[in-house]
Order: sequence, then C-alpha cells, then structure tokens
Amino acid sequence: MKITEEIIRLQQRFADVSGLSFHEKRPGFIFLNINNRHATASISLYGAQVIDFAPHGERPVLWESACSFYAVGKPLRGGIPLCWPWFGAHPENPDLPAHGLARLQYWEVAAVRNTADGVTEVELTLTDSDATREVWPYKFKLTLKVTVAETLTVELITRNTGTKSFRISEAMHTYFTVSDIHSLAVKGFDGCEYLDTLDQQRKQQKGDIRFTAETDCIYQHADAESYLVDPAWRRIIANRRSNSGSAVVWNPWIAKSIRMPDFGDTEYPFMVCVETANVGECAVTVEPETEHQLAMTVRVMPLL
Ligand code: TA6
Repeated sequence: MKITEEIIRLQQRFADVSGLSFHEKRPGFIFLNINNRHATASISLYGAQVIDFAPHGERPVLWESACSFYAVGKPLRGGIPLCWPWFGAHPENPDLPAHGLARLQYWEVAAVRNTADGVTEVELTLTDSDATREVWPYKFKLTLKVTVAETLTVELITRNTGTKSFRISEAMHTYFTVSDIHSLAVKGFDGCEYLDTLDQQRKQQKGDIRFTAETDCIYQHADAESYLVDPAWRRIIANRRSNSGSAVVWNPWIAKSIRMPDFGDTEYPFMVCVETANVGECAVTVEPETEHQLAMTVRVMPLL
C-alpha cells in the first residue's frame, strides 16, 4: 500500500480520537502525532520509536540527531530506539544489525484511545515473519504501549508465541535532551557496580555520574529511579525503570560522534542516553506462551 493511502486509512480508522494525526515526516516514514491536554508526542511507525515528547509548556524531553538517516534498514538516531531481541552486537554473527531487529521493522498500529482525563494510549505491535525468523528463529509478538500524559510511560511486552523458550537482551535506548552535558549530573547510581565498556573494567560508581569524555557504562541492579539534573534549564528529568535490571549510560563525546555519520559532530553536548534495559547477566528467558514486560516512566520536575 502506498504511504498516502496508508495515512488516509489510519486517519479514517482513528478519526474519533481527538488530538491524533498521522503524517509522512520523511519520504516513507509515517509518524503518529499526539497533541492532547497534557503533552505532545510523536512516534515513528518504523521501529515503533517514540521520537518526541514534551509536556505542554516544557522543553522537549527527547533528543533526535539532525543527521538521522531516515533510511529503511537503518535505525533512527534519537528518541527511544527499541533494542530487541539482542543488545549491542549479535552474540554470534557480527553481520547482523547491532541492537537487534525491532527498530528496523514497520510496526502495526493496534489501538489508539483517549482516556476520560485526556491521556492518550497507543499500542503498536510486531509479530514474527519469514524475515525475522531468518535472523532470529523464534515466534513472538511484541507490543509497545505508549501512554502520553504529563508523564511518558513506555512498555515493551515480549510474548513467546512459539514452543521453544528464548532468551533476550533488550533496551529502551532513550536519548534525553540536555542543555549541556558538561554541567549535567545523573543521580541514582551511587555505589552501583557497572561495566565500563570502553576498557571492559568492572567499577563502582561514586556519587553522581558526570561527563568529561566518551561514556558507555552498563549499570547492573541499580535502583529503579534515576534523575538527570540540568542546572541551566532548571529541571530534573526523572526516569523510573520497571522489570529492568540494567541501565546503560552513554554519551559518544567528540571522536565517536565524528565517526558516526548519523550523529552531528557538535551534537554530543546536548544529549545523554540513560537506557532502561536487561543486558548481560540481566538478560531474560521467556518461556512459551508467557510474557515479559519492560517499562519506563519519564517525568519532568522543576529544579528548585
Ligand atoms: O547504548 C550504548 C551503545 O551500545 C553504544 O555502544 C553505541 O553503540 C550506542 O549504543 C548506539 O548504538 P547504535 O547502534 O544505535 O548506533
């Protein structure tokens, strides 16, 4: 089906949902847009990737690179990429895409509804196909539930619809917008063990996370809540993880930004990833006919 026909079909199907629209943000990329009583948000149907979220009167919470590829087969650079069913490089086959297949597929819009208090709930689904089974030989149904209110809640539900158990590593690879990485403090990891992936050393966090160079750390069994304290914008972005044993904290800094064609050379000061994940020792086994749910809730608070 052509893009315009698909957009018309979606608009007709959800015509009764106020504050909802669909548009072709870039050629071939349909976005679901929400503007309700509480906030604005946008979600790419390719990758089921929340790209924008901002409570009314608040600066954008999520960050997107101006250099994002917008090319099928490549991930969008920003918002909340879904890393599933593996995180990072494929454990056996380096030819397979980093961070799995979910963010490289078109997802279906299963439901969109407004609640009585003006909150918008979106459900997107992805089921296994010949293409996915070629890369990952299991039957599954993925559901992404996005709840847009003053807060943003995102739930990734993995259902094993086959007869064999499977093991997944996963992340909601959230890119947050910050005023300046050099003055940002990330709280909530004090005392937590982590793997510094840059030197493969296990370390222990002392106090707040601060950024003075490329940072790529996997915190295991950290507290569920973390806080991005942004003094220039006088705000705190709180991120609460559920069913998430891992949190990944990443900023590419200068050299890695330059090496990434879909990441501007001077963009790194204005973003940080704090990812809601289950990776490494926190990977999850999903038995046949059972579900696993990973979730996060983001809220913005004033820094008084
Ligand atoms: O989450 C951190 C990380 O694994 C980094 O090592 C870096 O590769 C980043 O993800 C981005 O990965 P991507 O495949 O989206 O370019």
